[in-house]
Amino acid sequence: MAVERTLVIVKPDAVKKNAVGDIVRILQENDLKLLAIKMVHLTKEQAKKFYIVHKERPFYDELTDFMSSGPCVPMVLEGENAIARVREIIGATDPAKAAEGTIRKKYGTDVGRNAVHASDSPESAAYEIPFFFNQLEIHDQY
Ligand code: YYY
Ligand code: MG
Repeated sequence: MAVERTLVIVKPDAVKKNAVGDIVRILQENDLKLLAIKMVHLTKEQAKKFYIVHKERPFYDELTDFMSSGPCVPMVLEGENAIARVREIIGATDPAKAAEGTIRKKYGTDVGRNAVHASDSPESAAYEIPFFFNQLEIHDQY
């Protein structure tokens, strides 16, 4: 196991549900250290760039419309095995299939509006973290 950093985004649906605080609390209570957080309203072009890996998928246009439909809250979390652990804490992509106690079970509506994003690998974290945060915005000394 290694200490890893991962990017989580509270998506526009969960921001509208006032779920930001609860989602941060759940992650912090699971021994994930919050290193950076902000609120940002992505343009359609920025959303397309963030989700570029999905550009050939049938849901790409709908996904990027949704992600640019309102403000979202990206954050960086650090901890042992953080990437896989956060994926477990958020639950399956489709909230209907997400396990009891997961964030998507609690706040997700459907496979599109599923409340949160989380990096799925060290490679995706390495793309996604600097997409939102520069070095000065990431705080590990506390
Ligand atoms: O990593 P994760 O968010 O769990 O799923 P991905 O397969 O990477 O898809 C990214 C994003 O796309 C997903 O969170 C919702 C949306 N999406 C969709 O709208 N319809 C699908 N059938 C699959 C994914
Ligand atoms: Mg993914």
